[in-house]
Amino acid sequence: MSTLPWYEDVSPGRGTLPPRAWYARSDAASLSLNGEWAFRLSPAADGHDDSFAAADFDASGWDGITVPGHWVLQGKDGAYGAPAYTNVVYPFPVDPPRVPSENPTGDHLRRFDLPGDWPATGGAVLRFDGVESCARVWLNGTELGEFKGSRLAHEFAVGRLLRARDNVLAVRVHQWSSGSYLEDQDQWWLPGIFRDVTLLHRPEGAPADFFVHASYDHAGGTGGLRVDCDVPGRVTVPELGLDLATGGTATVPVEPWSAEVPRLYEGELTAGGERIALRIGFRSVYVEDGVLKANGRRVLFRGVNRHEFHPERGRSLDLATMREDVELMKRHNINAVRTSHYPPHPAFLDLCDEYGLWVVDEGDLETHGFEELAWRGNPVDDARWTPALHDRAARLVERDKNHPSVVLWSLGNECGTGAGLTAMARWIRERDPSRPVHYEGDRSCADTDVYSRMYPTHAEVDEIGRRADEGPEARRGLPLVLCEYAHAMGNGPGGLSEYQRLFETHERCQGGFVWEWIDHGLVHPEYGYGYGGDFGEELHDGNFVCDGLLFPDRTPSPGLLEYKKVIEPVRIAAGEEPGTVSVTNGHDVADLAHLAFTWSFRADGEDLAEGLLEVPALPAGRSAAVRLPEPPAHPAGAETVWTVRAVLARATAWAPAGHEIAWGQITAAAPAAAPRTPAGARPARAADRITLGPGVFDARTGEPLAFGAVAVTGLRLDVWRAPTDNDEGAPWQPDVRYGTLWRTLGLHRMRHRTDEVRVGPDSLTVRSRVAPAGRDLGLAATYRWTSDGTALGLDVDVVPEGEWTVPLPRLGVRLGLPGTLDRVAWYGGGPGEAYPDTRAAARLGRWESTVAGLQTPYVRPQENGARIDTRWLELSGGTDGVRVAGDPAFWFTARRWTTEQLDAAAHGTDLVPGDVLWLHLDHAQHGIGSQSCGPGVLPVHRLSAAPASFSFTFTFTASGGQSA
Ligand code: IPT
Repeated sequence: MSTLPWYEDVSPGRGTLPPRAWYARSDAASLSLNGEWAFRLSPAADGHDDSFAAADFDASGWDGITVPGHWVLQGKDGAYGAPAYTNVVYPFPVDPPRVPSENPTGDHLRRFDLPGDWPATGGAVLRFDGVESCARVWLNGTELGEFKGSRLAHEFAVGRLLRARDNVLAVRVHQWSSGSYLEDQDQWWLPGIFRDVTLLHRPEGAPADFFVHASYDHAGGTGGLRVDCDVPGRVTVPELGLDLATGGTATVPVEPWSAEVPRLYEGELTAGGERIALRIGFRSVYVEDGVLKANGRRVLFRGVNRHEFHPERGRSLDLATMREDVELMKRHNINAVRTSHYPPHPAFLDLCDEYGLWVVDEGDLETHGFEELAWRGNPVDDARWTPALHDRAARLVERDKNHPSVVLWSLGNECGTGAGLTAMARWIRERDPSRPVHYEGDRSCADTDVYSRMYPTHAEVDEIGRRADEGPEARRGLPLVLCEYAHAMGNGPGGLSEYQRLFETHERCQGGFVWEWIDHGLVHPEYGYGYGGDFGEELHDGNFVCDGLLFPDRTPSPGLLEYKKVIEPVRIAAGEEPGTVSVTNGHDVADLAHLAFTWSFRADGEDLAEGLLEVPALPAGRSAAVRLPEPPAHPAGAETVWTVRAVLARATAWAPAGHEIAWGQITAAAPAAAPRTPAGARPARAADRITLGPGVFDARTGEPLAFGAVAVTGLRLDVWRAPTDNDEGAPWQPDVRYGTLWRTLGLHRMRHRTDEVRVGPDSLTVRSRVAPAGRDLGLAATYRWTSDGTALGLDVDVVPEGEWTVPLPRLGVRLGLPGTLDRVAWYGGGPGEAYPDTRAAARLGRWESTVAGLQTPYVRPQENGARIDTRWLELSGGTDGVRVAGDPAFWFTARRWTTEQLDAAAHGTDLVPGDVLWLHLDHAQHGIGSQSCGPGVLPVHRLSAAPASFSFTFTFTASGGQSA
């Protein structure tokens, strides 16, 4: 048998220490080896021999590189290769465990002195927190060993090799190794030493490891504490008056840890000459009666899947960025994270303990690319790989076992099924019986304690929730967790409210984790943010890597704002009795004492009064009806609305006092009358023009050319929108993919035939037929214009003709106005975009923006920016102003490019504002859904072609002032 080089054999490594708990604080000395290292890149694994590892090697001619970091993101003008994105497919021939000869290899060198106060006795370990995809390590010319497992910690004992001055650490990293077959996660391939490198002093006899067992008994309100350690020592928790020997058990009254109330107790472990700081959270998590419970109560995951990502630094995250992620999650009502699909930087888990997030900690394991090969050769079902799998399970559990935030161990993602997974689960259950095991890829649930699914339809979630699903016995009694649902790619995800309703209806449905937290758009010299294919990859999956609730720069997307509203832990709705509001505490454990409630009263969007609302500190799960004040005096016939908000009463670690947690709006009175249609003025025809009040029309086509001083162009019925990623749909979706279907039908190239331009005594009527070439279906559209001499009224009637079996993207009119109209004010839903199934976060009010500010910068441009329920809209700028009122309320979108330009754009940089402002006034929009990966638009949110009538009233100013 030929022997493979170490990086190709299936072993996890050689020479490393057994895995152990990671901790941030102890009194033992440590030295960060982060910083500038010398670096040399070779195109192949054997491009250079090992001589660089010799203690006297002269690397003065090498370049510098920053550790931690990925070399492909650090070379000038691509000098160090480029990032590459594939979702499922391996970017190299599948011939496990062999890898290509073209195997970019980075040699890293770092010289260091020990600090002057480094203890003279004891040992030391060298720790690598993450290296992709493998490393071979030498210190002072002596080889320490090698390891695989990119997102796992590895340590070497180095005490005997250290010297006071001029130590030389040499690390050889190959981009590809046998480990790459186990790391086929949906993300960029980014080689390098991307997490910290640290030298840790180990006092003589220091503990090899310790395990904090801190449980909570909700019946008695007591915590149980036992700290196991391989060397005898003592554990103190001053706040609890505890001082006990390692291995001993104490039971004391405590406050439990939860994501909502993350109570931590500071403690200390003293053993073998080392004092290690402990942060102890008492909590118990288990499945009971088919329900996943923490501290005796059902948990509801309002979660996200989090990849580690930074638009410039890839997966190399600093503490500030991790903290930003956690704070953003907390501020958006998120209470859970799945660390998809590998253990995160360990400091992230410290933050989860501290701020309060339930964590599904996932192993660094995915073999998804074997699915394309009908799972032939899948490593998780091949005994030769079992030691590597076992190593990954152990490195996950041992490193992270002392975090109260970690409540489920996840074996990995998308690996199919196999005995290797069973071996991992068995080992984990034995090592840590205190946490249930998660894995989605095996529907038999033989190795898991929860039934996990990704992207099921609402109907299926409902069925599982009713326990009406068929299936293997092993999973019948298990709680349902959606490890992934609602694909946040581009505009969307739609349908979140409907999922949440199911989670709140069925005890068995314990919420889930939206896919995913952040768009992985990498800063690109030309495109702003680049995605798959933008870095010259021969195989890639395009913008499927941009599917997060945050934009790459961590600006919340409309999807995150929607999610925040959908998962708000307090529900505020109209009470049964008029004049009351119903408040429901949807927290898992917290009462409402940490919140203050406010009310405001608005008439036609105008704030008339506001105040504080007394709401009892309801316990979790309880509702109360609260009486609202007497409505303040307001104009007769106005639309009046109460807005009740729940805000933080006091500042927390993650948000200031006053930060909004939840809100609800209650209509007090609907508007008394519909807006009046302008009437009375007579149209006049002169040569090739027709005038009607302030309107000037082309006599031949009936198209408006000017509204008073405001030039108008291209007003016509419009059904097209630049398909969203969810419209386009994923190739594996069995459902219809509308983007393709709409284009096949020709909805993006509708033709407009003028059938009649009729001047009546008090109106101008234009009949037209709107239809695509080559098809016998279309829409008859009638535009009827009226005026009172000042305002213009437009009534639009639409009647579908022919067999319409597909929904329309949108239905409305679009028109071009001067691009100088750049300020926008409206009364309607806002402040952000909304679509039929992404409208929970839109609240009724008066809003203002600029045209630029209305745009949502999806990394791949697509339909965006619609504002819902608009009663009226004003556009102003320069000397002109236009006001549009709608009956019924309408959607509007305004942009300085056409839908066709938006549709053609691949990156934000393709969108250049033109001279015309394209205003869309829509009667309806098709829903968004989640079909870029999951299910499509729910039937109620489909826009079926059907007869429709809608009206607008236009008024104008030519002075730049407010219109009447
Ligand atoms: C699922 C993956 O688990 C996840 O990593 C990501 O790729 C997501 O899809 C889509 O962005 S797998 C999918 C084929 C259902």
